Amino acid sequence: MDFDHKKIEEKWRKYWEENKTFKTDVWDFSKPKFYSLDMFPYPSGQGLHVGHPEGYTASDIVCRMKKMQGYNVLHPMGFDAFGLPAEQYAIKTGNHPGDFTNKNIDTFVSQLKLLGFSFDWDRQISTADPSFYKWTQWIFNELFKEGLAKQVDMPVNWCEELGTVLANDEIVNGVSERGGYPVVKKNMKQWVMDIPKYAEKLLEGLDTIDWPESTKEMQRNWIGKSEGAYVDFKVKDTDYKFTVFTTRCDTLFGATFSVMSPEHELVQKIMSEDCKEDVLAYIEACSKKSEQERTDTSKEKTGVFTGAYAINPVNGKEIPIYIADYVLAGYGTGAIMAVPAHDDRDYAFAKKYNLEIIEVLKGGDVTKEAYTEDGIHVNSGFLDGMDKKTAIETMWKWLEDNGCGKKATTYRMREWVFARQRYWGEPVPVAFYDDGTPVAINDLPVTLPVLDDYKGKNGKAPLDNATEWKNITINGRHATREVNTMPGSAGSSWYFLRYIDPQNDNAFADKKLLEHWMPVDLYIGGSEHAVGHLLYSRFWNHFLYDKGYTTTKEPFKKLCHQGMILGENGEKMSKSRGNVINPNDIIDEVGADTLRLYEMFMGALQDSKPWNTKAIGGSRGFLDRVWRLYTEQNKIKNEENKNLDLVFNQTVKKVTEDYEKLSFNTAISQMMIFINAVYKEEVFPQSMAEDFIKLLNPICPFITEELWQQVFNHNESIANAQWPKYDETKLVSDTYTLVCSVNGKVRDKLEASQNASEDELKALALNSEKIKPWIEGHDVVKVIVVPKRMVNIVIK
Ligand code: ANZ
Repeated sequence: MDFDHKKIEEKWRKYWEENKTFKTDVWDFSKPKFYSLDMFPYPSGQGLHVGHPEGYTASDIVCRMKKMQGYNVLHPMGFDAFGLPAEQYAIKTGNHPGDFTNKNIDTFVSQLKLLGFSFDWDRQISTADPSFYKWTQWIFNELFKEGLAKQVDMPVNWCEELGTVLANDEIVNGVSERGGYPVVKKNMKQWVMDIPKYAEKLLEGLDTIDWPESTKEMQRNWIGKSEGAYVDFKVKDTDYKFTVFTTRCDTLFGATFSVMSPEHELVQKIMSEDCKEDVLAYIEACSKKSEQERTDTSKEKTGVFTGAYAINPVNGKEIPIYIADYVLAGYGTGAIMAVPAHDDRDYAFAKKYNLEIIEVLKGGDVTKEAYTEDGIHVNSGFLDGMDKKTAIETMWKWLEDNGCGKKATTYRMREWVFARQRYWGEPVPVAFYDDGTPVAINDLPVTLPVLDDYKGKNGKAPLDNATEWKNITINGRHATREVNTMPGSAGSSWYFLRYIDPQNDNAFADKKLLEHWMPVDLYIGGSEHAVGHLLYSRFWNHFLYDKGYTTTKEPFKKLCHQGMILGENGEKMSKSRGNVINPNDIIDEVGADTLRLYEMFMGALQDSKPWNTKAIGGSRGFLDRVWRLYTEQNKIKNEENKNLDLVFNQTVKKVTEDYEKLSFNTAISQMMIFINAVYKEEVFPQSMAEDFIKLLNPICPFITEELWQQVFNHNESIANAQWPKYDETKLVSDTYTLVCSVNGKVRDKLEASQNASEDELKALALNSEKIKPWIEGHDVVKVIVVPKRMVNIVIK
């Protein structure tokens, strides 16, 4: 008889819920702690897809094992509930986006419960819940007080027709993706987080955490630390001065022109009357280009002369100042010294506009192309004869001694734009007095008002419609609330702290609890968050640490990215491709245990792998085989069976170690080997039978609970049982393979006891049925015994 997964799963779901089997007492500090975190889902209208259970099953396995190993486990789940789809739904239907969101959350919860995850549901959070976003706003205010959340004038992508600011990925070929309207760069006041202030801390922290190297490298590149120098240039015949950032101050003698970004504030001041028209036309044209287009290295360089000259500080030479779009406003100082002989972009520009090229490093042929490698300096005054490293260090000193520059470090990372003209997000808890001065609102939460219309009018944010809500009095003065809301990544930047103490109304979490539970021991989630969420949340946590609110700098000790589950055709699963698998269908047909087992058996957790509906039968087949072994075979007895000692102890060791390493497919293979071995035996010792059920439990919690109760009559959930131990002494086999040869030719292989004496081994070989014919009628001259390996019989 196969097992009835529907009956069993429903029974145990109810049991766990009623008995609160997985409720965590966070104040119990008597046991070691284990905090496991899953990237929480956005509750979309589509419900769970088969990708969700992959990572969630992986962390569930580790949590269930850790609980049985005596850890106090924190394993929470919640919802990243603000977002655009709910807002669009609200605009379309006129209903509140919260209704849509809450309905979806209910669906997600019931689906997650079907899968049997050991979440402590009493800790469920939603980032859109005022009791949660009260604290998101509180953290914002802390950042605001420190000047890390601030308003700056920033060039944004402005679409006049849509009346809104667009993100880079909402623009295609210079026009809005929606509608195809023109988009221009425009300076606007924006709320930003000054994450570059934390660049160095975020870089240093990477060396202290157990994360995939590729993810750390992506964060390092994103932060983009660059060491070089600032060099000051005077503008000829004026009092103006500007600074460039260069990684190659050693090439200063080869700087034959300078380039400013079109947005550089000095451009309009220094351009000559003759050049004015061209310069302004060029600036106008650039404002229509995206950054991607501007930095595309394959494209021909463009630029115009400003009519002004700069003085090269090292030799007093006059060099022309150009503007060109390949110099970006937001990087370094927005101006460069151009060294065409040794920089590819400058070389292309110099060739096009016929500018002087002076070789200052030996090694290449600068009549043909830029030479960008190291070499001996020439045409460089006091640097002549030096290599790059020495020349850079010498120049740093020269710049400082002469008051025209200094050693400097810049970061590629930009400020994090922290406001959206949307409704369905956390209101930014700030208001403006009538003179425009911002003031933090300390009466939190600032809740979202219900609106008649969730669409913004005339290019304004939707909250701008809430006239009554907007106008408030602070300190006896009239003020107007900020109508922009926070971006999607606000709540997810700190949700892991709230799980620790989700109902606390006096603090985002109790400090003693934070001290005990942080950092997260294991974080599992998709690699698409490598530089977004995973950088922002590190930043907030570092900030809260600096303010003394948390006690660990790094929030996530160990990180793992699960691979993607692809459709059966090997393509990404999507509605439009029609290859989406609904986990509910699978659970209905073969059960949640089988789905969990199958997903863990598909391949390495980190790899992408295609779904294969046929292969699920194999996983179900294994569970049927286990079920029959325990319920029909009558092998389980209160007796010993030495034949199983080795494979049993190997299995306990391997499964335990593999779960710890998140190598679930190999753990499953070992369990299959074990079950095959048991089928060949008459006796399955009861203690082994119980222990195997415990090993399987983290992956297949339902069937194992049922067998635990039905076959072994336990009253208590298997989740509270003790994790099996293996016997080190039984990990070696008590027999080995003895190779037997006659005159050096292998004639037989025999099982020999580890304790056999030399005489016993000799006798074993000489009596072998396969050896006998070879020695019959010959004189045995000598028998050589190499214990634990071989016996060689020498005959004449
Ligand atoms: C002179 C020079 C000579 C440079 C040479 C390079 C090679 P990384 O390493 O990425 O930090 N640069 C500086 N600011 C820029 C801006 N706003 N837009 C475009 N390019 C800019 O790059 C630093 C180098 O990129 C700087 O060093 C500067 O060119 C350029 F043989 O200065 B270099």
